[in-house]
Amino acid sequence: MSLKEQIESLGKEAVELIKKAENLSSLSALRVEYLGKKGKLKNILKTLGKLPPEERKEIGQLANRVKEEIETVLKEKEGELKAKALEEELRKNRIDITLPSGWIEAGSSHPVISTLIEISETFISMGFSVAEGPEVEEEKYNFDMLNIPPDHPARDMQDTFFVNKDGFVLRTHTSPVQIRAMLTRKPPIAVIAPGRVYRKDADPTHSPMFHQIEGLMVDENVTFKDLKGILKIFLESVFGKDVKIRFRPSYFPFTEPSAEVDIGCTVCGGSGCRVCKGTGWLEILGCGMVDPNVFEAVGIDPEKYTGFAFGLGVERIAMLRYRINDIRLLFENDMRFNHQFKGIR
Ligand code: 2NM
Repeated sequence: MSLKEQIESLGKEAVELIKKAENLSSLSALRVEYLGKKGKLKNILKTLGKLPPEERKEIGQLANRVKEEIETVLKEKEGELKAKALEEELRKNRIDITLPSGWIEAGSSHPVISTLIEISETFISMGFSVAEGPEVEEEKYNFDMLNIPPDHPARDMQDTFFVNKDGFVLRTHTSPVQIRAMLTRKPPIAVIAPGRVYRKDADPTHSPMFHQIEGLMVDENVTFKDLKGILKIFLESVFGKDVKIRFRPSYFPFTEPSAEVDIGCTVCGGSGCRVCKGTGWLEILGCGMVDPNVFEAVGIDPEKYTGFAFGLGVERIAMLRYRINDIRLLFENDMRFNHQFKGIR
């Protein structure tokens, strides 16, 4: 066979085998076998040098054509096999997207938290901003600067959780947050302080940890009328437009005068029942005008400024709102209880 014939038959042979290749690895073996550095085409062309120059040129061009043809067929086949391989892969890993998924149970907002958020929002809508502070608090912020002297019953071991660091307690109310606000801001001040507080108490209506929201407004000419107006808007928004409200004189070390606010019993409507202990009224919050001693302690001039403050227990309001008769239900995390609040904001 002449060199020319050898090259042509090599080309035919290669194209035939490539067309029959069944997978990508045998295709790549064929590429090496025919076109590789030590492949069949290179092998035949070794004798090229012995030919006279005119023939060398002609054979060289033929070899190039055959090489290009083999490459074209290889490329075609490669595309075909790759598409086939992908097809197979897709068939093997087929996912039935119509299968129903597993059941993921929806969570629910805790009734204390939804109540805390709703109350906070009524004050935010009136221009109050939210302030926060530490739960392990300095005694001077939790007591001294609030006009609660060291011998005051509120500081009693029976109420307060002490921590093993001198001068620190678990805050018994969020008032220290208001103290910190007055120390760091200048009037006009309008803040609420929602958060956890701790007292050594445990029975159907008291938990050792509970939530409070306290509010504070300080400016020139803030009066008891402002306090009444703000609290009226708040109570009507939470308990409804027809809620009955009464203020009773009371005492707190940090306010003077002080008052407690009752609403008409939401259970019996005022005729007397177990929840209101026959009085027709429910105690909802405490409030008053900030005592001048508190202003002195935080460096606000009591001759120039006045202010009101109030505080309420969130659990108590949540219990009235959802008719829960034992505070411990709120903290047991029994899902049969918690999930009853699903869908309630
Ligand atoms: C209450 C009742 C009355 C109160 C006072 C202050 C502060 F820091 F301004 F003095 N914060 N919160 C306050 C007043 C709290 O809770 C029943």
